[in-house]
Amino acid sequence: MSEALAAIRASGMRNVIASARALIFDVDGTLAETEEVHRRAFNEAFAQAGLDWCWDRATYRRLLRVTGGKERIRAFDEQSAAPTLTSSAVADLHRLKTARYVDLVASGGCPLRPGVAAWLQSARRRGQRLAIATTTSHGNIDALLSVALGGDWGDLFEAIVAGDDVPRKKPAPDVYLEVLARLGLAPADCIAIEDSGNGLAAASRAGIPVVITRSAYFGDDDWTGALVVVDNLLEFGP
Ligand code: XBP
Ligand code: MG
Repeated sequence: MSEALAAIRASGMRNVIASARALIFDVDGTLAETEEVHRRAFNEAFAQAGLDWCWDRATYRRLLRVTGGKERIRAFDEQSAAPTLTSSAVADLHRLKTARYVDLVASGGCPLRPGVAAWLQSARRRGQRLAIATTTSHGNIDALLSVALGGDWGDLFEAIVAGDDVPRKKPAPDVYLEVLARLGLAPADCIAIEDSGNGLAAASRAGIPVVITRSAYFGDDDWTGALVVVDNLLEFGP
């Protein structure tokens, strides 16, 4: 595609995104590249619990197909020769992991991805409504955005729906359907910004057009059905 055509395309897509009634952001991999911090937190929790588990990047990439930290721990245990963890042990382990993740993020370990802050600010200027639809927990969202956006980050988002707020995690549409209900908007009036195949499926099943910003762990997912796929939001201009 020629540079001129690419510029026209990016400008057209920018207008499409800017004219939506609401932008609904995923968190992990979309607002910030958090999964390496999650992976480190999982491994430090395993060590703290005396487990000889250590997820390398290739293992974590495979496990990321399972959304939800508790579900991911359970899936890994069940794949082992002799599953050992009870549900309460999984929950205890995930609490350890979440505590580590919050500490790691609080130390400033996870900045917003390129273009995210600018798009949040321009959305506010336009009077565009903002929401979050994520699989992670409210505590993790608060830890990440308190550092990245300041203590009053919550004022930016009208609806914040996290993984345990709904019966089914992504790729089920539940978090997105709950956001739409809280905003009182139709799916076609909104745009979802996501980074994974599970996120694309979840938003698409809710009928919401999806912009994909490719992230480190999901660069090669199947993006069929996405409105557009970019490396980051800067491609639509500042
Ligand atoms: C990505 C996830 C989460 C994180 C880990 O969420 O699937 O499970 O990997 O966080 P998003 P938890 O929908 O924001 O991309 O351990 O809190 O689940
Ligand atoms: Mg994500």
